[in-house]
Amino acid sequence: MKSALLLVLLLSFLVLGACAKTRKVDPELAAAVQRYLDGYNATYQKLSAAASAADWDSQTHIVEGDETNAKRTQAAMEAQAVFTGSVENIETARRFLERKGELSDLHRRELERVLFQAGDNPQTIPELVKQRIAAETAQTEKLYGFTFTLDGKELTPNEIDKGLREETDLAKRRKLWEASKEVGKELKAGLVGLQRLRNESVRALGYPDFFSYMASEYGMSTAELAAEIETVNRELRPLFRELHTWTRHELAKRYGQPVPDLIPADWLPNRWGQDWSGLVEVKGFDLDPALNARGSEWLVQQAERFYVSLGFPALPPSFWEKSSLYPAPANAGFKKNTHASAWHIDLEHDVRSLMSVEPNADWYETTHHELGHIYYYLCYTNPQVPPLLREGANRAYHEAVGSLMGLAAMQPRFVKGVGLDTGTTQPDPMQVLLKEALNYAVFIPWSAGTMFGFEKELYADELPSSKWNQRWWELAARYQGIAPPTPRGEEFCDAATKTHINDDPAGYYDYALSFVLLFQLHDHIAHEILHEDPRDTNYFGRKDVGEFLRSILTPGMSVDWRELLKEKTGSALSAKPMLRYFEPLMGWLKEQNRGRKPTLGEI
Ligand code: X8Z
Ligand code: ZN
Repeated sequence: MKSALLLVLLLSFLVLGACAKTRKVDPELAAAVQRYLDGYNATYQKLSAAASAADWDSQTHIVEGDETNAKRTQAAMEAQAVFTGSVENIETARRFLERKGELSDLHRRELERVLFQAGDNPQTIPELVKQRIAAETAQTEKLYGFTFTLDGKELTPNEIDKGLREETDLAKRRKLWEASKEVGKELKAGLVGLQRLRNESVRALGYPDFFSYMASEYGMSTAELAAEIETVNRELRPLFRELHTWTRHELAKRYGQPVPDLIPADWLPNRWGQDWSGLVEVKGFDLDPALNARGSEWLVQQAERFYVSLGFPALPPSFWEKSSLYPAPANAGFKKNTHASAWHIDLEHDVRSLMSVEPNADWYETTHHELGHIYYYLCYTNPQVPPLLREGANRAYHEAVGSLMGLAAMQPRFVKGVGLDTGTTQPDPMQVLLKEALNYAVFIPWSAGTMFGFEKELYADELPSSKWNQRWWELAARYQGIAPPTPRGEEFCDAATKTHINDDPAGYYDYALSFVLLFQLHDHIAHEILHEDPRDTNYFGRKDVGEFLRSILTPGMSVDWRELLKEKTGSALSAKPMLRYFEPLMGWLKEQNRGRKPTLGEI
């Protein structure tokens, strides 16, 4: 008797629980919403395809003094803004959302997306939105049209990067680093305008500032996001402190200098100190000569082969025809955006990548990163995902996929497996781990510290431009433990030398979160699917890994990102798998650093 009663109670609890989750969808309302969304999706797709195609031309073909592309791009972007930000769309979406409880999950997500799209284009202030679009186009042209020079000779960003990786003469390094910062001066005035225009655009729809608008895409307030980011920073701090101490001593020895408290930025193998992996050459694991022997085309084809080996389709022929994958020749008569990106032009199968691939390890990793975006696009381009939701589960997911594949493609067993000849010496696993930590762990204080702090203050606190450079280097000192080689006054704008500050604003923490996420995914794949040590895997050819990844990519933004993570890995967002990965290195670093004084404080 008692157990029958319990059973009834249990059953009614289950039924009630289920009812609370499945909404009572009103069919009449659903039909009206569907009609509206069908129209919206069709127009949205058409206008965003036109804007992306024009923007593609602008960024792959920059000719000084030629306004044709810029004008066309601006017009297409304005047309898109007039539609997505229209009062009619804002009011319709809001009206339907008032009955949120009676809508299907998919409809609710689409309507919320309509409002997010309107967020930085509200046509209640059309003139301001127009000005913002024009200012953004101009800033991008200045950034990528800029000619870097060294001793009066033109220098490409690829040459700067190679110089900072390989040059051993400190005087020459200083000149290279300073040359790389010149572009910031040119961009400062434009960024002053954009700081105001971006904030004012989103305020019309009630967002406090542009930073909080971007955070809202994760369903978080600025304060919630800052708390999440601080947790990541704090968790990584002990590892980063050991890496910082090790690097200070290593570089001082290398350059015959006293050990500095803060590392001079021009000693590091990257313009912003975001990746220090170039400091370590692992015997038996030098990828550069092996890649150089294969040539640039091989790098992109190899990345595709890796995805195909997991069961992803071959890239559509149009990808190869329309992408811009290699540097523009010096005599081309035009410049192109030199930063890597991936494009979903028509939200269907016109997918392209813009890169300047050269046969080295950095670009090898980047080709995998960009194809991750491309395969994400292809996976969520399906009838279950309407064009409005053809996005990552959140922005960090989009960045994580290709970076995960990049990590996998850089592990020694994988490298050997695909036939890259790195010699007969067996690489020392601790050195491999050190090199990886100098990439992945070092990236966190940069992305979740310096970049996060600066962009947050730039928009949320309206940091005055008279303090930008001072603040930039304060943050770099506190989070990254680095310092400029000589004082940098406010005539410089070192933050603006980072492309994202100009053309992908207030979202750089995507990459920090993507690294956290990628270690969670990698940990799951290694333990649950491959049954291999996460530090020594080979995904190549593993259809089961591909199936797992596709199940994450296919729904795009039609699902809740937190639920998806929980469902796929069993946990919430956590830096623990990343820390676990590098755990063996902590002991080694402590040993190396014995008797050395750490100079990096708490954050
Ligand atoms: O910007 C990128 C990608 C864009 S699709 C190449 N990344 C960040 C950077 O270069 O600063 C990848 C990792 C960090
Ligand atoms: Zn990316």
